[in-house]
Amino acid sequence: MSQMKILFVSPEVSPLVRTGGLGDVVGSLPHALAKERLDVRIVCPLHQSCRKLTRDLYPKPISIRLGKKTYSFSVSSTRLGDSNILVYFIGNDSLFDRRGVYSDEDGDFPDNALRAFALSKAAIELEKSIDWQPDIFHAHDWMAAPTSAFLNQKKKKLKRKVGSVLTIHNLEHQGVFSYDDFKDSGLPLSYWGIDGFEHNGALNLLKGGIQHADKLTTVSPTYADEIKTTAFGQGLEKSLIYRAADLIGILNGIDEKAWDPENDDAIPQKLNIGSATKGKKGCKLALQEELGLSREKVVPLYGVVSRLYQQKGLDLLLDIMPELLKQKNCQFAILGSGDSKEERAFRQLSKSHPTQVASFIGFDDGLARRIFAGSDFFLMPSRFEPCGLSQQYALRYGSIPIARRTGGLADTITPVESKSKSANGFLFDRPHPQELAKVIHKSLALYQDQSAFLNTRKNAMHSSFSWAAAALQYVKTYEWALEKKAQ
Ligand code: NHF
Repeated sequence: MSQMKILFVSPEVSPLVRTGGLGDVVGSLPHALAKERLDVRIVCPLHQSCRKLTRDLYPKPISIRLGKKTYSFSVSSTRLGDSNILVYFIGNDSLFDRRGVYSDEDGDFPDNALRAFALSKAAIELEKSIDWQPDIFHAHDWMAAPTSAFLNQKKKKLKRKVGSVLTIHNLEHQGVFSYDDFKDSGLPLSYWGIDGFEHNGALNLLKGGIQHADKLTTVSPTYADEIKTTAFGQGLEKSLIYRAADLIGILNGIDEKAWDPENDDAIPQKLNIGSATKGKKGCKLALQEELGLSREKVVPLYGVVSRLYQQKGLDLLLDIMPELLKQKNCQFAILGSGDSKEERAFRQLSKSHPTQVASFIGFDDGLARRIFAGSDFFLMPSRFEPCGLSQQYALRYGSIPIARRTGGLADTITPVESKSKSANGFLFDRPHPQELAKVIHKSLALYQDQSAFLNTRKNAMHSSFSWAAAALQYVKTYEWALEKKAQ
């Protein structure tokens, strides 16, 4: 087959527009796919923040009908970073010229269903404007999920074989709206219902995508298993069981150039496995100084870089921190924002224990990197974690992760308890404060045994999660999606 052409459909693509891990993946996986000789391009809405980034405007706008209205989209493009990968922006002021991607200070945009249909349908029509025809439409998350339905609707008119893939980055976000919103799609009524977009009487965009895509992927093998159960399926487990034969878990990689402790200007000392002990000491002392923690080389320092939501399980940590701080000489560097109750509680702990706890509410990329580099352990007690990127950054920067055995955390961390020669972290099972306390105590014991601790740290820094392995699996998935079309 000639070079396979893949169009990513996504509401975000880092570094152009990003609200979280989805943007990171869409911004880095194409580089690895390009190395596999795929022609990958990306289409994304022209959000307000992207307006100054577009370069080339295409002469032919896209015109699509949604419900009773016709919408016109400008098409412009830029390159992804310093690569040749093209990112197309579809512009429509009334739908996308907004301050946020999904919401602003007044909350979620009320027309998000319409905006999702617009992105998905415009992605299918894009080829008319750019003179390039994808073999595979690869949609990411709920906002792009309807792409496969629009493709199936158009199937008969297409004179070539085209496949579709949907990647679920986080099943918690499904895009749930009402039947009236479904009417905006202009899709026939046969696309509503149990084998379509309807779920519990409501419009569920992700479910529509799950029913319609040729192949489904999610971002780690363990999460692919978990989401077929009631405990993790967020109500969609039955649809996922129904599509189980087409569902594959592919572990996310990280951008190893952007997260390279040997060449990271944000950290005070470069880190590599050979000189890790000296480098980590320097980074730790500098972090203690920056955060106003007492400057001690031999006190274990725990880092947290996270959003503060229920999913992330930091309430479990808050429950046990006062006792832990009383019993043990240990330090915490926390960076995050989200739930105001958790924000307040962390602030309060830094006030009551200023030399032991430093909390920064907000986000600061440089500080995040210094926490990965300066901490001994990295806490990630997530209730569920589709893949998780932070534990991978922490491993690379020599901070030993302590996490719940779930999703990608279970797939990237080999627990010390397993006695494996490549053990690189700690895992606990039940999302219960006392289970977290137990595993933190185990890490404190490891810290006392410096040779075992340094060995585990070395293993952590050796762990490799590059995109190259994931890219090969995506290539296979695209081939399967096309084979399915041939049947
Ligand atoms: O890594 C990118 C990210 C995941 O676990 C993460 C999540 C959202 O929750 O795939 O998506």
